Amino acid sequence: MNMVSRNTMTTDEFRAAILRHLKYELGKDASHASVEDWRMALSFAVRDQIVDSWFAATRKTYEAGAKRVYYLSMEFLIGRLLEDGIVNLRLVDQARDALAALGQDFDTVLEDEPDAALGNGGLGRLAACFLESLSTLGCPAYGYGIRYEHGLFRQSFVDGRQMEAPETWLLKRHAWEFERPESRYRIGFGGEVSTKGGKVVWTPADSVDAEAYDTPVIGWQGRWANTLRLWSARASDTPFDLDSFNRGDFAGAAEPEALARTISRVLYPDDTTDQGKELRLKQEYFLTGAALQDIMRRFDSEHDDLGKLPSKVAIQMNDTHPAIAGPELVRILHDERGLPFDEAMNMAQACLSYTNHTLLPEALESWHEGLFGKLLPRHLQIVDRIDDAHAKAHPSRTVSARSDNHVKMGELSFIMAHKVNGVSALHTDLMKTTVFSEFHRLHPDRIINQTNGVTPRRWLLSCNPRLSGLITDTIGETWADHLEELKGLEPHVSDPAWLEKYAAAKRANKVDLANWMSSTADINVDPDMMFDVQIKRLHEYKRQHLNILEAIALWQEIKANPSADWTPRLKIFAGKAAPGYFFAKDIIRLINDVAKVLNADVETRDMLQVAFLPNYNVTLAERLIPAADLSEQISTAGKEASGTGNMKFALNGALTVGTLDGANVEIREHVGAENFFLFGMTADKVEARRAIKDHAAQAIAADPRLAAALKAIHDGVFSPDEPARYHNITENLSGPDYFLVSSDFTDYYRAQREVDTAFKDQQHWMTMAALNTARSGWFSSDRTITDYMAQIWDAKSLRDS
Ligand code: 26Q
Repeated sequence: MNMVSRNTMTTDEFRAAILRHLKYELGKDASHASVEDWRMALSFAVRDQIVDSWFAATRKTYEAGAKRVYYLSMEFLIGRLLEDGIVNLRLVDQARDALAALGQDFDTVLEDEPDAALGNGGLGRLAACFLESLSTLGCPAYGYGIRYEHGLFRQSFVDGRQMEAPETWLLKRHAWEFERPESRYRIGFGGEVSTKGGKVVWTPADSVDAEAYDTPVIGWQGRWANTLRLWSARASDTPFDLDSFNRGDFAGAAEPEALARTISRVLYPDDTTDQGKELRLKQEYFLTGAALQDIMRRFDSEHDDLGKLPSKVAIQMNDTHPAIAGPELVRILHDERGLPFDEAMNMAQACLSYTNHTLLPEALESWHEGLFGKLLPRHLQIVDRIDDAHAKAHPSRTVSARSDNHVKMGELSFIMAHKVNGVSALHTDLMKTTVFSEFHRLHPDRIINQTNGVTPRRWLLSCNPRLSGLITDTIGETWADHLEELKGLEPHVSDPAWLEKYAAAKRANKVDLANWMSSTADINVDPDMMFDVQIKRLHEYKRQHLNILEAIALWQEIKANPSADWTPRLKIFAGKAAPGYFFAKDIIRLINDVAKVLNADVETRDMLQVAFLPNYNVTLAERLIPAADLSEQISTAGKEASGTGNMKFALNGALTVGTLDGANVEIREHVGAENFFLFGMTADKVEARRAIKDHAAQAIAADPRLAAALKAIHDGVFSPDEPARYHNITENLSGPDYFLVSSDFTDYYRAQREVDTAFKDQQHWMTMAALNTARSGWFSSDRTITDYMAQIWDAKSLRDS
């Protein structure tokens, strides 16, 4: 570890703190402590330091009467927190040495922590990176989410097929949350709307309570800490419905508990086939209703002029999942606080903003009015009034938050937000020209771009200590929260001695990964092979099947010409498919079947191997990204809103093979076109291509390699016991091929052979890799959050006050 430790705590003090917690919190003697005991004791010692910053930040915020940012998200994919806390407090050396003095191995202790997998993928991880940057920047903020008992399912493979098992992070102890029984709110569902004395009153039929659990989120150097507040469902006060009970309706009497038990039970996997589920809408209102009551309570405790609300409260909706915040805030301001409807609507809009993360039509949320009105009768009336008000203000409009007997959450969010943002430049442009084109015409200043970013503390400093050490040795240590300073590496890239150190860090990371794979997954590879990595959710638009088709075609080429000068390559995949997304699950199985055949082929396996690592999560990403040579970002242009893995790879010196999609476009602009392997159709060409009725057949006819690869799959080369197993895939790719896998194959194959050639010249490859690191500073989430603060939230940093 080359990072200079600036925390004033000494190793001895730290060791004493660990022992104190071991004894008094855990009731254990050092000689009888398990790894989990040590992890908990270490966590408590770290937590003490975090809590001090946390209190100081809360005090400063109250004293300043500052505006707070509220980030509402159904997902926070935070992963492990112990190392993050240690790194941000700059206690790495003390923690390692203190544990060593106690006869414990630091890395083993860190490994014991479960991942908090309270998210599906990009959207949830973005929320976690944003929280860390908000704390680093000292912006007063709360994250509001749900404390799911079960996060995203655990994935394993049986005969190559994905199996799902419940995830149980809460069964293992962890030190990070504080239960807040005093912060508890009632959330109503269903019932009647009536008018009493000119006032509209909603009388819910059922209710559940939301109880808060707070996790402190520490920023870089511990200068500030915000709160992640997660809501857990509890049965409303009267644990038993006495009326029903007295009537002899025992089952009915227990219903409140049944609702409470289910509502925060499990995170929904991102699954478009599963949309419109009642429980999901209940979860969305549960989060939003609890958050807004909490926000209003805090506001009331500090201010008595409701007119100040927009200058004290900024509420960000992470996609449409918390979109009910619009009507809910209007309901509070109008029904409960007595503001005229228009004023309530304007005030709510001044507080609210909305981030869009997808243009895929099948992923846009909408709820049937029957279901919506049954659960939230008053909100349905308010949505109608909001929509009417918007129609009156814009008589020419044809868009609406209400159509086909549905409530359209994207449209509702747009109307209720003062700013709507996309997550990359291309995505934001496409929002303006496609799904939100008419809204954009009506409100030309509302849509803005905020290109995503990632926190460099987790995604470089902590996950890649070798590279971080070299960077600090080269340009000093201030880059961790001024990531643009990585530019200072550029002059060193042409110094062979420096470049050798850069290459040595990458090589050592690859050795670590190779050792880990051989001990945990029985995959044995030579660390000098190119590590080619595609890790993300399985989806047809992300085109993992394009990647595996290329592997098959390459394998066939190698077999035809085994003595040619091939570039040895290991293709690594990881990612989960939604349980109901059968095509994606078939792709997983195909990749596993292909891996089996290729890895067993003694003729080719020194040149090409394939590995699909199970149960992709944040921790696995932290292991893979520092060891990657090549980053696969190969979505159909126009479909990937941004991507954030792409940024993590570039920062850690993997070169990208990618399409002009999402933030790839901006990555390529930053790192330089000569340091990026571009291929494929651009977004503006995609529709014309799709309009050609036999586009896939044409592509296959024009490329014998593609034809041969598809034929091998079709003939059962990878599924000899069941030759027809993948006909669904081959038929799709030869026929409709909506995501243009076949049409992009030839250019992808070409780009990959360029990658092969480039990799042979290691000196030049490492130059390109180092330039990727040096030029990726702009992709820090600190930059993203600074822009949100200025352009959306009008929020100020209090860190240096
Ligand atoms: C919706 C309704 C019911 C159940 C689940 C969902 C659901 C859950 C999660 C819908 C979507 C998601 C997640 C979307 C997501 O992760 N989008 C990604 O967001 C990233 C951050 O902006 C982008 O970088 C990715 O491009 C985008 O795919």
